[in-house]
Amino acid sequence: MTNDPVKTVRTTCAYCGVGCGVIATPDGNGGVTVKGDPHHPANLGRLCSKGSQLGQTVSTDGRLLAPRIGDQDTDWDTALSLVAERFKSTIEQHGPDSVALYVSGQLLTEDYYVANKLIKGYMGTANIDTNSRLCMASTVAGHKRAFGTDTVPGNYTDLEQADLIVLVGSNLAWCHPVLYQRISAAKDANQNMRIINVDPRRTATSDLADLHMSIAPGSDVALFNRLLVEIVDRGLVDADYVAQHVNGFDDAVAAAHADVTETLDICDADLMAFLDMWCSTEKVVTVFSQGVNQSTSGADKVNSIINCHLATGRIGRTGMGPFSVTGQPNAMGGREVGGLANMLACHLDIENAEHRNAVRTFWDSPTMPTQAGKKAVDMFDAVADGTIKAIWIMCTNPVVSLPEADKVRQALLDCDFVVVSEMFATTDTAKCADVLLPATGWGEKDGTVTNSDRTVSRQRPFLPKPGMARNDWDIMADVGRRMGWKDAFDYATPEDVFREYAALSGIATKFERDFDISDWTDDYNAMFPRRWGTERFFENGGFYHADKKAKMLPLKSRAPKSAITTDRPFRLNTGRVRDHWHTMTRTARSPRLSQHLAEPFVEIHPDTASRLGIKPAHLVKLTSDHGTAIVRALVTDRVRRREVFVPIHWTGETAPTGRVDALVTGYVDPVSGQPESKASTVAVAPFDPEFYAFAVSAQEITPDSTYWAKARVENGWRMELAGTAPTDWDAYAKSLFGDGETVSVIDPARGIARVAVVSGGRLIGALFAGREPVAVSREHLAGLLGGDYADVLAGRPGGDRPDPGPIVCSCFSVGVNSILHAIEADGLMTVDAIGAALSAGTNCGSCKPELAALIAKCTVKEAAE
Ligand SMILES: Nc1nc2c(c(=O)[nH]1)N[C@H]1C(S)=C(S)[C@@H](COP(=O)(O)OP(=O)(O)OC[C@H]3O[C@@H](n4cnc5c(=O)[nH]c(N)nc54)[C@H](O)[C@@H]3O)O[C@H]1N2
Ligand SMILES: Nc1nc2c(c(=O)[nH]1)N[C@H]1C(S)=C(S)[C@@H](COP(=O)(O)OP(=O)(O)OC[C@H]3O[C@@H](n4cnc5c(=O)[nH]c(N)nc54)[C@H](O)[C@@H]3O)O[C@H]1N2
Ligand code: SF4
Ligand SMILES: [Mo]
Repeated sequence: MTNDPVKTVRTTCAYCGVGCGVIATPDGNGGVTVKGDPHHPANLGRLCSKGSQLGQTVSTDGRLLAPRIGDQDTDWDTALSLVAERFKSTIEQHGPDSVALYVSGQLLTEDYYVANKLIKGYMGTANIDTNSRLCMASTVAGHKRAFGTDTVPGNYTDLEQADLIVLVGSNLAWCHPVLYQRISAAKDANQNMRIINVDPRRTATSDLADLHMSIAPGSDVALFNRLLVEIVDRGLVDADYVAQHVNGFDDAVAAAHADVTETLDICDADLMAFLDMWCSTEKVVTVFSQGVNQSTSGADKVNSIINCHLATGRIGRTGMGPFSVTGQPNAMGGREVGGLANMLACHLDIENAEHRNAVRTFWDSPTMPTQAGKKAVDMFDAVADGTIKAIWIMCTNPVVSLPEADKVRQALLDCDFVVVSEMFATTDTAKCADVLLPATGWGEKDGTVTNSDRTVSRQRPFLPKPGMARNDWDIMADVGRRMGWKDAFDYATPEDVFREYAALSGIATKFERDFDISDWTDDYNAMFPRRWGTERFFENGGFYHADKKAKMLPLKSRAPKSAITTDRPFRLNTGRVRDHWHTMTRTARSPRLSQHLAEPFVEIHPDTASRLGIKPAHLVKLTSDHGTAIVRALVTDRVRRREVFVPIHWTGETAPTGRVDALVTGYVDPVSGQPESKASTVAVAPFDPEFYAFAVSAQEITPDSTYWAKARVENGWRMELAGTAPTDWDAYAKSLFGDGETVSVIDPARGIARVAVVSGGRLIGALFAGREPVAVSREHLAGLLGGDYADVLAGRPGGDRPDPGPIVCSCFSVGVNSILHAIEADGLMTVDAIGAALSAGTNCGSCKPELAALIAKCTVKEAAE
């Protein structure tokens, strides 16, 4: 079937808050080719690995195509009538606070607007929160405390104009790769530019930094308090700026003095280098992300950074300022439109009676809650204890991403009425739904998003809506009408919603709010990326507290809340990998993106590993008070001895024992309500299965072994397994892959089994098992599916074909062995030279930090020899 004639569309990337412009050309058969938009101010033509592979994630394979009640497909009328009726009757019987909406920074602004209007203005409760609570809430709180508004003062060009960039709790190289590339290019052009990375863990970002400060987890406030003292001691305070525009200076400095007795647990030389660079460089931008936000002192960390910028007047000027980089594509839009439980649209506050009345009048709404609603963690506690009886989850996967995730799953299973709007029926959260609603996804959706530097861009549709899928705003507006509010939710297009929102922002300016897009009356469909507000805020003060001044806050550092005990002696850090997005519902569909890191792992220090008897590539069991996880040991000195790091991406769908949030404690920041996702405490022990195995399979399979992790490859799936050994390996292989002829080599004495299953002349699966983790060439075996498999049981390519090793460059599938060979044998000593020889790093560039690290490693090795 061919659809409309091919039409190229300018849109915005589906993933991170950099907000790159994408030029998408559909092929008319459901596929699309993408390239970076050279005219978009965020990326100027660049795309990272995830952006480049968007085309591999848009197929309608596995999509939820019709509404479902229980296990039965149904029509929209039946499904939405049920949703409307159940929300209505729940509110009638138990009051408005017995219902809730849990939404997402991946919704478009138009979706967010309708969600807020529906629940705050019409259902009469502020029980709406978003996954941004897990993401940006501490920054929102920190900004509001300091500036009186949640506004990022600078823009991306500041990252290029700075002479010093301090990246705090940010793995920018992997999480905001295009910004990282912009910084890296600026550094090449400006020999004076320095980069400091503050992160307990060494990452791809640290590899290119001039200084990596491995601070103790949670000690950021102590570090920036120490910096504030240094700023004062060195006479670097901008006295005029502080006198005219800042309150709270003396108290903040006194508190910082009192705090510096705290030991920082970093070497003096590093600390002095940090202080020297910060103090001696005027143009400094401090970029921060989840190492700052996801903490029980998250808001304080944000303010400790802002304090230093306010004291020196280094804010709102070219190349200077605190810079929070947002995670999700519309994290910022969600903040503007009042997506959090304590906010209203256009930077208005729900707890301010005048703001409330203005919005209520504008909406002509029957009711408006006077208090903030429940924040994410509390919201799910209220689901667990039955206070919330009906919840509608949209565009987020809380059974994977919320702390104490097993409890969250149970709470949803026990809840009276759970609605989930999703692209896929198979997510861990979708499996808990009473009603599943098929939503459109990227490429089908239509609306606006705001990126980290306040640039609003259009996401435009270029693919047909699959099956019966509908846009999120449209589904919600329909429910609003069914609940009796026909006029209020009478929108026909996202533009209708946008126009109403823009008009509301004009009303908000009466309260001297900064967010005003009421004059954005140009053609919505043709809208170009456009930054709201001025290029920069606050160079000359003009803050949004009543007296127009900013506030410096007196801060005291606190350790993370989970206590280290003899039972829980390790701190569990968590975060992201380069090529996967969150719970992988989309990136796991791309074979290219699945080859970089194909299973969940724990980074553990070599000394710790050997002390605990954990061998590289063996399995490790992590235990907290809330749950357990089993993941692969990645033994590395990138982490400190008492800390371990586990990525967040794996789920019940891809590696059921790898859900790290099953371990994480739900402690939250007292100011922002953001959970401390990076500092729970755990026990760590070897996990000894009877067998380890690697398998490739043409069909998707779901084994019942204790441990498994699956990843897509070009012609099927690859899988790691471990558990109790079967008695008959041939039979086991057939039970996994399907019936066929088996070819096997089995050595029961050594516990080794290699079995290939062939059906109709095609290799349908192969299994390589042993008592130890099996050393076979995974990339080679994955390539045999559907191809020549004569020597499959050898497990590696013949002598004439070198084994490329684990993939580093996803765009061109270049493996680590090929790169090391180019460095060691061919003497290629620059990233560019490797690119010229192997193409690695020459498309999206996301692997460049890893290429540089491999070169550095070889250089160090050579020097030591
Ligand atoms: N590839 C990829 N990119 C993404 C995403 C993705 O899923 N995959 N998600 C997007 C989203 S929503 C977000 S929010 C961003 C997140 O982007 P980042 O915040 O950069 O990513 P994380 O890996 O969560 O955490 C960053 C670092 O914080 C460090 N850290 C932990 N504890 C502390 C501490 O106490 N102090 C300091 N200073 N550092 C600490 C961790 O070691 C980690 O390296 O990424 C966005 N981009
Ligand atoms: N331990 C730990 N936990 C964390 C973090 C951490 O660093 N450590 N990070 C936290 C952060 S910063 C974040 S942002 C969260 C992310 O966590 P989640 O929001 O739970 O992760 P996603 O996989 O992005 O979930 C989005 C879901 O929406 C679906 N979807 C995609 N597009 C659409 C759409 O247009 N409409 C609808 N209705 N559905 C759609 C996807 O299939 C997917 O299931 O995780 C948080 N959890
Ligand atoms: S940096 Fe990558 S993931 Fe983020 S918006 Fe740009 S292309 Fe998308
Ligand atoms: Mo996030």
